[in-house]
Amino acid sequence: MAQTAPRLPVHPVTYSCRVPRALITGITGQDGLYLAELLTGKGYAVFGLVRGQSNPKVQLVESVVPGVELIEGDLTDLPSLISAMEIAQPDEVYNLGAISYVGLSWRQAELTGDVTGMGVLRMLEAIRIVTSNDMGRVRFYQASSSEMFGKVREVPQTEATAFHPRSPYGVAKTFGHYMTVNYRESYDAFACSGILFNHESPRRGVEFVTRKVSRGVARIALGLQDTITLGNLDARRDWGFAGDYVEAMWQMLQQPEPGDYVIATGETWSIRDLLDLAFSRIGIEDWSSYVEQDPRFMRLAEVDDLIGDAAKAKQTLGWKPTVNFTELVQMMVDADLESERLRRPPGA
Ligand code: NAP
Ligand code: G4F
Repeated sequence: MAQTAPRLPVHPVTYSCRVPRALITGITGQDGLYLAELLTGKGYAVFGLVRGQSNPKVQLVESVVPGVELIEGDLTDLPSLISAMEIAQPDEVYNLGAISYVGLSWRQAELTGDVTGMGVLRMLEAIRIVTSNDMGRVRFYQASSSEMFGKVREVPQTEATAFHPRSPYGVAKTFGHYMTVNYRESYDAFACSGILFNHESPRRGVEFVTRKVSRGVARIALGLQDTITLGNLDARRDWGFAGDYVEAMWQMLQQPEPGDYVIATGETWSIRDLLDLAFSRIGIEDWSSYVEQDPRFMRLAEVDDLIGDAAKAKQTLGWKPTVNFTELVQMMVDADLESERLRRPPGA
């Protein structure tokens, strides 16, 4: 049932003597780590959902953000989400957990639908059940994606652009996005959907193209690898820095009203541009003999070109990116040079 009571101001007076509390799903991932650092730095008590009986990334989270409390749970398991809500008693929930690798989503389409799509509905249901339908008490962030635009209907893409997802991942994210909108409209949930374009960092998984390139280039420079094998070199993406993008997630939940926001740099670059910048960092201008192509890394249906218009975020949140693409690629290559050097066997 929709509620009509006026919304409380941000961090209301009744909460002023209490530390704000946040629950993050996907805390072991790239964005989860940056967001946990951001929120602990702001004085939040941070709780993170961790799946599996012996998740190897627990140590990583504990070393990067030592004060975080980890709770066992899985987005495919509603009782564990209810339990996590009861333990954390959060003011804010950030739903970042997902099968997030688009390439895998064709090979494990059902799992992707279950985690990336249905997982959103389960998290919303856990909030509804624990708050006894008073969903406005908990602010919810859904990690939506520019993959929902897919075969783009207009350039650049805004909050009003129609969706045409091209992968099981994109379809699952579109379901999660509309569920978030629907719970806002049905239950007066303070539910926001951040439509984030690609964002990268030295913490990016090695399966994604930017990190695959930065790590490959570093290993080539150190004589540990001869070539990098890639798929489509002509695809174009709007790439930003993950540290900037988690700031936008937090800002969305501090607004007087919930809403949906595109977060993007407004620039588009190809995989070839990425290769130019990454190889030039190690002094190689012609990378053609270091790069191979393999159909295994081609998409069954490609998203050819993404470019976002973040004007609403700029105007409403005051958000803008602080790291440009050249700086981002340099940051990633430099970080991989450092970590691969440490991993290099003695004498190599
Ligand atoms: P990521 O590094 O791949 O992290 C994904 C997280 O989801 C991991 O913590 C993973 O846990 C967790 N997870 C997977 N299956 C789960 C399950 N069944 N239950 C609970 N958690 C589960 O992704 P990211 O780059 O940080 O992205 C964060 C979110 O933003 C994702 O939802 C992604 O789809 C979305 N997004 C990302 C981008 C981007 O460019 N990075 C852009 C738009 C949207 P394990 O460590 O245990 O596997
Ligand atoms: O790095 P990617 O795998 O990222 P993709 O598919 O754009 O998805 C990422 O960004 C989305 C936001 O738009 C997120 F929602 C999603 O969770 C994820 O974080 O691929 C980027 C492009 C694609 O066009 C792909 O075909 O790079 C192309 N590519 C070329 N060779 C490759 C490769 N991608 C990967 N992963 N590996 C390659 O060898």
